[in-house]
Amino acid sequence: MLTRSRWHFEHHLVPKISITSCIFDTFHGMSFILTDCYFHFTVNLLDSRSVMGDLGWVSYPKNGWEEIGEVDEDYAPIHTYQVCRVMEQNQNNWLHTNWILTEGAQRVYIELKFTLRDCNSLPGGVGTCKETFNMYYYETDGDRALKESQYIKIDTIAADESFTELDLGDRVMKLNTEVRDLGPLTRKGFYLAFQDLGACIALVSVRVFYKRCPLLVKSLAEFADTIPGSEASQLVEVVGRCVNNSLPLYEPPRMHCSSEGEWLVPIGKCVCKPGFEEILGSCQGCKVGFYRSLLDSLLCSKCPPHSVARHTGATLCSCEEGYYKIDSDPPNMACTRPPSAPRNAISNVNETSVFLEWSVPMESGGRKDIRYNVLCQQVLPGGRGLEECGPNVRFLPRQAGLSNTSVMVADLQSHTNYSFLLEAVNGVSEFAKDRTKQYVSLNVTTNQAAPSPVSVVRKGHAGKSSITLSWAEPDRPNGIILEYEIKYFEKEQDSSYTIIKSRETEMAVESLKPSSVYIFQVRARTSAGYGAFSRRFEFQTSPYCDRVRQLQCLFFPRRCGYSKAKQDPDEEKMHFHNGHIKFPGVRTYIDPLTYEDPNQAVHEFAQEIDVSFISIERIIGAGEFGEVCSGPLRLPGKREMQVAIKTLKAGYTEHQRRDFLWEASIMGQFNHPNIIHLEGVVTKSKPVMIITEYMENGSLDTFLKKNDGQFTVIQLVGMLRGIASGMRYLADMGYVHRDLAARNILVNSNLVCKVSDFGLSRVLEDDPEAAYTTRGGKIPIRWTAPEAIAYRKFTSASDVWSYGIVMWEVMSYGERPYWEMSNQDVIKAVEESYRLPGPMDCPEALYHLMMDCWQRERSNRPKFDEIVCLLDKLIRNPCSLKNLVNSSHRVSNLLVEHASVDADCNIWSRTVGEWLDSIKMGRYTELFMEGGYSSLDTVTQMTSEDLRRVGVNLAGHQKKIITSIQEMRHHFLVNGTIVYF
Ligand code: ACK
Repeated sequence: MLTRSRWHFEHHLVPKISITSCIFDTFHGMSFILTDCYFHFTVNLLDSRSVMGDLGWVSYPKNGWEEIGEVDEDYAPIHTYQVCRVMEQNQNNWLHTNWILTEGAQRVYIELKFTLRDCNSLPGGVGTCKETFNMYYYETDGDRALKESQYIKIDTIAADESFTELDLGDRVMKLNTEVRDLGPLTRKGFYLAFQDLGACIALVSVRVFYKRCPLLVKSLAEFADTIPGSEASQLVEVVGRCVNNSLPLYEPPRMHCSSEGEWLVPIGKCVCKPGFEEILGSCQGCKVGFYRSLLDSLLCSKCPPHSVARHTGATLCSCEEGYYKIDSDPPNMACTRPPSAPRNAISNVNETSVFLEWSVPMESGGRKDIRYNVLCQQVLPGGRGLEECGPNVRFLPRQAGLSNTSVMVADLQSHTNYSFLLEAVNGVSEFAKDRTKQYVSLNVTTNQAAPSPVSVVRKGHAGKSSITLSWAEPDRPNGIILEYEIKYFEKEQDSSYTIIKSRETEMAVESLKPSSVYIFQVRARTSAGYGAFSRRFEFQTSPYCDRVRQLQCLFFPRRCGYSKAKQDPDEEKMHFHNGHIKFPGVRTYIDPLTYEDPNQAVHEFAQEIDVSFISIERIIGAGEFGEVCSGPLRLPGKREMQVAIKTLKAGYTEHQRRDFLWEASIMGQFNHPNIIHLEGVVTKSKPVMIITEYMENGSLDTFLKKNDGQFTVIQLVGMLRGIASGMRYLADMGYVHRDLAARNILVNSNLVCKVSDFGLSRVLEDDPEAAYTTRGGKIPIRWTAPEAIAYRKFTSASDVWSYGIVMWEVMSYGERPYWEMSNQDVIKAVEESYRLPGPMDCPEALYHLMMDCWQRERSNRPKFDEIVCLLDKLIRNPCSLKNLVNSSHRVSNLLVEHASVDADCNIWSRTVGEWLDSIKMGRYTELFMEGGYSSLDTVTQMTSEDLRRVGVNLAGHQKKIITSIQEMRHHFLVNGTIVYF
């Protein structure tokens, strides 16, 4: 028998909150707003102990579960249901709750408190006694009567501890508490039911509750009261709202509501908006004289010098009168003003050039971006005032935006007065009201008279592409005439002109268009400078090709080869466009020696790179000054690229540092696909480094030795073409390499060859091949032209000699020129007209070209542009490579391999140039050649990225070319030959 008893129950809250350590901010209706704490928040849907009147639960059969009215010590009713029919067989007693609304919760918890009698403690013979009961539920959207069969079982409930008669005697009831969770729930409400199958139970209380994450304000962000998800492990992401004059920092703040009703994993936060700062959890406006502009600086700052904030809540400070800021100045930078004028300006006249030098202004205005502009004015005779200098005057390095405190002004008129205004400017100069304060003026008179103009220019022979000109010396040479400059352009195209030079009073002007009218002007130069140009003379080229050239006859019956140097090899050729020199000879190379401070030269031509953008991954070799390494360069906003890193080893002298960086000052002036590209230098940290593009296949001599016999003749000629193109560029720039050799050519993964190793005397000092000559200089004898060995006459023509040696090295796969002969024997043999024999399997046309490069008379050697032209022709017409030197009628295996595409050698129509012409993209032929894509089989490997690298930038053209490549590839796969359509 069960005894009714009085039990003590804990006090309850609705809603019930269990908290660890939190601060209550506000009481908000039924919800608490809490700051910075995590807690549990539960809401009761049913608590049998809090129901004052009848619970109204239904039991079936009637003699099963019965309600026992009890009160606790406060006389509050306790609804206890009990059943104890252990003596009878086949018990099935059901107790149904009322309809319980879920209030939107998807997972609920059921907490049962009950006592259960231990069957062993009952008098013997009670075979049917049970010690468990079952709990069921049924979900519905409405309150309606149900059959037991519709219920779904939640669990069988057993007691942790059951009680015996003895326990009862002590009046200690063993109250069990069991909690089960139920979900996902999808309906508005549900019923619970308890099934007894013959146990002795007293169900003291039933509490149904769910958990929720309550409204929370954390770090200025408010997160709404949230019901957790239906799964136990589910997190519901909630985006917070920034409150109290705050804004999201980088991204909106987020929190995650767990199934336990806890806020977890905060992401992002709110911070006070500009003009405000957080003080004790709320945002307050900046005080007068303070500002806050950025979200990531949390506190208001004092206005920087020369600026003020007159109101509270300032997001920026405004500049005082006479001080300024530019948009790119950071907010914490002081307001600045224009600089004062340059000081101590001096001039140094050298014939018709003036070197101007000055000191930095007394007052920089508080900025570091100080630059100088030079205004050149000619003083007109007879007090007729000033006139701005014309476009012929040159400024080195430039006229405006000078970062150094000197400039060279060249090509002025002789015996003429000039006035120069030197202006110092900085980023805020444009705001200044009175700019005269920034000027200083200098008066200068040039000396020596230039020659008078050439009066008459005559036409000699006019060919299809050339015209021979002659003229008389000027009437008043005013000194020894050093050279003449011939300026010419196609009539009505005077925005773009070419200048060539001659020492004679006669000149054949080449590479003209047939049947075209050209304008020519000539001027003379003496040590006093240039005279004025002659008046314009108009001459026309003939419509027919009437010049048959030596190599053209040999290999190209109808097309051009190279002319045997009608121009003196020392003549430079420059092309001008709209007043600027353009490619070839885009600019002339400036000798870093012209800079007094070598550091200045480095920074004029090379970009300083922050060392943090470079990772050194591998050592790839040893240079004269330290290791050569490789690794990725990650410049902000640019794609990562692999680079070679030349380092200057520790303990260097200032002299070594200058010599090391010398190379960068030279390389930085070049921009050509066949010249190694300088990415920049690291000079502000140690070790000092030179960063260049990375060439996967290293130096050409080693690469060829490693791959002996592996390339087709066309591939070898493609490499030679690249080197010649790079050398043509250097020659056009007026740069003489002096150490051109396969060891100084680098090769990338596309077999593109690039000229490297720059420097002047230094290069030769470093080169292990260089030997001392009788005149004391160090020279790589085997690669050097006789006149350079004998009397140091280094010119582009001596580079052509070296190029011939490189051709020999390439065609013999890295063989050592003159093998093991001593340097002395080499000099002697060359002197006696001995020349290297043709390498094995070398096409006659190439050996012929080598021999021409080794002409004793340097003016008879071909020029680099002619070499490029000839190699292009050979690549376009591989038949011309069929005849080999040392097996005159034998067809080269290599050639057979290549020519197998078309056995009768009629592959002219299948060359890169012809293919590009056929898709109307012929304009890119030159770029393809320069990029190393000289045969169709290399072209078929190309990707869009390769096209971009080669210089095809227009999307439409890329698409057209790629489509054609894909067609070729497809045809190759199907038919095994490369054909284009
Ligand atoms: O023949 P290599 O592998 O190629 O060994 C030498 C070594 O460093 C010393 O000069 C290699 N090297 C120099 N510059 C580069 C570069 N830009 N890319 C790849 N290798 C380079 C050269």
